[in-house]
Amino acid sequence: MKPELISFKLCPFVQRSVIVLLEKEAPFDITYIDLSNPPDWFKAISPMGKVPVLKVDDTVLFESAVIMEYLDEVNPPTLHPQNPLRKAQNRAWIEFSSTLFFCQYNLTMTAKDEAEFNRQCDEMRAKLAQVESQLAGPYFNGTDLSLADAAFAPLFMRLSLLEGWHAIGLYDGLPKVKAWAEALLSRPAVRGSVVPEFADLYRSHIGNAGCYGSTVFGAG
Ligand SMILES: N[C@@H](CCC(=O)N[C@@H](CS)C(=O)NCC(=O)O)C(=O)O
Repeated sequence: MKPELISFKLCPFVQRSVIVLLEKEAPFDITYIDLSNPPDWFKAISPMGKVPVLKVDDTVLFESAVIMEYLDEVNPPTLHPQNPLRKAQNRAWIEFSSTLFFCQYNLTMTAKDEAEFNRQCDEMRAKLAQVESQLAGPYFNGTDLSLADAAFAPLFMRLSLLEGWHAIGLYDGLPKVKAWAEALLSRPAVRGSVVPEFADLYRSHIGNAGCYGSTVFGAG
């Protein structure tokens, strides 16, 4: 049986695994739920009530980095670097990438006023500057795409859309991060990791949040 990912259409965490599976041309199913009204079967299988979860026959996995690693391992060759120390470093930066998703969420969905919004932008830039110092380029470890790239790519998809709707200079002074984002977003597996209507859905999601980001990025 094919593995089945369960998520919702705007979840950045599930996208990590979708990118890995598409890069490897491995078969999978994906089921989208309404996270604001999750079905009972989902509540029964998701230990944290969060997406993504992965169903493999009767087994359920949760936590996106774990799911991504599992899918990488069962679809060799691995996208992780071979060197154990470098691999461990990559895992640490994958963990770090998750903090950037929460920062992006706060920036777009919770900041109540301009001051809070600017604080979130500054935090995002500061975190991206830390990443800049780690980047080999064109991808995280150099020429080969890795799980670290798959982990960060969903962030850049969102930041680049935000910058297109209303430039806030998130990549200012970060040439390596900017080039990395562009390299990732040009990959078919990254572009194909979301539903076709993703940009419109994301924009209206932000527009409906009733926060400062809604006025900055919301449509119309
Ligand atoms: N650490 C988790 C985070 C997953 C997460 O926060 N998912 C969000 C959607 S993008 C969610 O399900 N939120 C629902 C909730 O917190 O109740 C992972 O990496 O899988």
